[in-house]
Amino acid sequence: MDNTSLVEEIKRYRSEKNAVILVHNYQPPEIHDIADYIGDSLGLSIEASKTTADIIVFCGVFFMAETAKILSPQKTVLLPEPAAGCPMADMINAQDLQNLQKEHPHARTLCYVNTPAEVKAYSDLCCTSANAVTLVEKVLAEAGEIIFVPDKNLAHYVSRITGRRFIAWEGYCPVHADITTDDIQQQKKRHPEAEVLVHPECVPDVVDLADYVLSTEGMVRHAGSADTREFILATEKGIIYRLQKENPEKAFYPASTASVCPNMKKITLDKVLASLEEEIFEVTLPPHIMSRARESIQKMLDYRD
Ligand code: CIZ
Ligand code: SF4
Repeated sequence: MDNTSLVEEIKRYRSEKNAVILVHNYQPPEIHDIADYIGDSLGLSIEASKTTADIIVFCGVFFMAETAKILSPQKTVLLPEPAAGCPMADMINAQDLQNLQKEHPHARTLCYVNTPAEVKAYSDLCCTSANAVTLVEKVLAEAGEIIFVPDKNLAHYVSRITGRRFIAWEGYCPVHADITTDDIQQQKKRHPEAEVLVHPECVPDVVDLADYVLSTEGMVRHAGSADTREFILATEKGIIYRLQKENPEKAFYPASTASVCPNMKKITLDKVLASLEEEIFEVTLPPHIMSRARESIQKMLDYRD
């Protein structure tokens, strides 16, 4: 089937089955184009909790589909490619976290949304890159020690802004961690007027070269409202398709053309169609993990600015 026919079929099943298609910013262009909602983990989680659809087709990676399921337990949540994982999320499990908590029995635990549900279940609070600083300042202001899992680079950035020290797990995103200061400097030479927008999953030396450190939704908002016309983006380059579509008069350059998350690109139109048609691959979780994980996610949602 060609793409046009695939898209028609997807739309037909979507309305027949009362489904909604949620798409992460890092997805491929043809998946952006079939989205009911595009966003980051936080925005998509909120959509998942509000939707009246019976089925959520989640075009992203596993932990994001799990988060949608946790917030909409009565709905069918489908991940079109079950092998679309996140290597950073897989760098920690519940046992690792419990061992760390035993070493620091008085610490509160803050987990990045890029974690398995079982890790969220053993955490006090969940965060995304869009709200980590606010949550540390507002919700964890009184906490003595704070365990921050799993991203050491995000932990480093939040620590620098808030002045708090963390007991940080040594996880990282292989895609963001590969972006180098050389990549930024070379792009800066080619585009001297461009602003440098850096995701906090990048290494500290790259963060140091940023004009703005932003989550993906932060980048979308900033690029839309800034007077600047050129931007260098230090993040997964899938976001550039959305930025270019929403701001056709501006120019967006990836800091590195190698910044591609292979897991995000595992979702294809064929797989979305098969997933909707056959109602595969459904995300399920043990009820006790769901309810405990929901508490740490709900505490995050309660503190939206
Ligand atoms: O929160 C997300 O969706 C991720 C993984 C990145 C971002 O900054 O949006
Ligand atoms: Fe995970 Fe990095 Fe891919 Fe995001 S870009 S899903 S953090 S591996």
